[in-house]
Amino acid sequence: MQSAFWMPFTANRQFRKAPRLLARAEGMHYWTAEGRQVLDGVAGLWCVNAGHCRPKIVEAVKRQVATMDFAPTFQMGHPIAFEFAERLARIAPQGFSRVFFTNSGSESVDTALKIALAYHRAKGEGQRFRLIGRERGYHGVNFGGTSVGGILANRKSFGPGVAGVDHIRHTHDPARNAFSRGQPAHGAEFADDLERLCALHDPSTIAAVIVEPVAGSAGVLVPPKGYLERLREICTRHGILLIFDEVITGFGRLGKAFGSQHFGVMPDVFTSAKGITNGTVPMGAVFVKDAIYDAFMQGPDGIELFHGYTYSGHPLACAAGIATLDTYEEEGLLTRAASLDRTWEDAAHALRDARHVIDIRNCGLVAGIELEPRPGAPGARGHEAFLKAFEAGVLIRATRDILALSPPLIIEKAQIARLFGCVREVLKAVE
Ligand code: PXG
Repeated sequence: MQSAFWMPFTANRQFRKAPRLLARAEGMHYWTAEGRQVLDGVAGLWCVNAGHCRPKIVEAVKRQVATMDFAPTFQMGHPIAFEFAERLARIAPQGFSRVFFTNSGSESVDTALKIALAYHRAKGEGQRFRLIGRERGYHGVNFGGTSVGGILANRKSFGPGVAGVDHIRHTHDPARNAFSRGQPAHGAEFADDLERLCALHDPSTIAAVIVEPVAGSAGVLVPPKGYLERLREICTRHGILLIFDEVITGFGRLGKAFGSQHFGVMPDVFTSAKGITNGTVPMGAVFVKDAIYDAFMQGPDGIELFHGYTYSGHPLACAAGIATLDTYEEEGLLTRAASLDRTWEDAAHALRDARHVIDIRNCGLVAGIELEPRPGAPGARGHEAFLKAFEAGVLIRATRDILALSPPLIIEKAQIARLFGCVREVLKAVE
């Protein structure tokens, strides 16, 4: 196999010995290079929420690339970027009518953190420089996101990161919460860990706290009942901005457009990416509360935020995004997860007695199935289950020994049964 491509988050040498190549996709399925059909249990990488190669989106991208391939958005504009931002603001929670475009989740995270810092400075509170993340958080791979992230392997090789970062504890508590359906009952008090950091650093030095409403990459950690509410209350009390990283939870994954709407807890800033264009063209967006945008508009009349990307609001991404929102709206996909919730939850928890399973977690159309690690070889069971499922025609994700499922939101009930049925069979065969 050719070897110039240094693959991301991949065991490159293992992959080359046994490549897994996808060549085509449509709806709920991929086809491998050999022509084998594979059920997509993870929406590509949590992004293809409307399913693959949807004609309306494909056509919109084709039309746009032939009309205007690129146009700058620095001191220039093009109508489709304004139109798409308007459309996004319409599905965002009330009061979030400003949208900053990026090209990925990682860029959205770093943009959100920089907006938080610059906001406080614009308000005369430049001493708020600290950024607080959470253990087991994943916020992409740029320096800001790596610093506030809380996954050891993603951090340990990259030095001290951004200065002034600290972390609150994670919310995982299997002793009390294993096999919870939806939000676990115990652990609202884990939010009080933020008070510990306020006591240590003084709250007047803290700019923002960033968390995923549901932690995805670290293995599907659903917030305990009352946890997000308490985090919100502490942030408000201390003038700290609360940032939700909605890169995974956005665009219908939990049964509403955004996770904040599902949980009924509003952040001050939130990130998005992935489902924003159904994965077709790279894009991300940061949504800010109107008061935050307004604070930037009070300063000297000139460039208000020295930040942006060459491809912020790229015409192809905007065209894909508008067609994606049309598709979501026409097919009711932003709320479809809510109507499938019970079927999904029952199918996931039916694996309770399957081999190796020590916990099952679910929220919206997301499920995490945690396996007992093989003694002396953590992660091996998860990886083998992933390989065997792929052989059996189903694409799942494994983070160490946690299997994650997050299919396109167009999934049918029979396909839900197939997905979990395959996992059960695979676990029988994994040592
Ligand atoms: N924030 C969150 C919450 C994410 O889940 C990012 C930021 C970064 O997005 P970009 O577009 O820069 O990759 C993510 C990405 C997995 C998996 O299997 C999850 C992500 C990416 C790849 C794999 O859990 N999430």
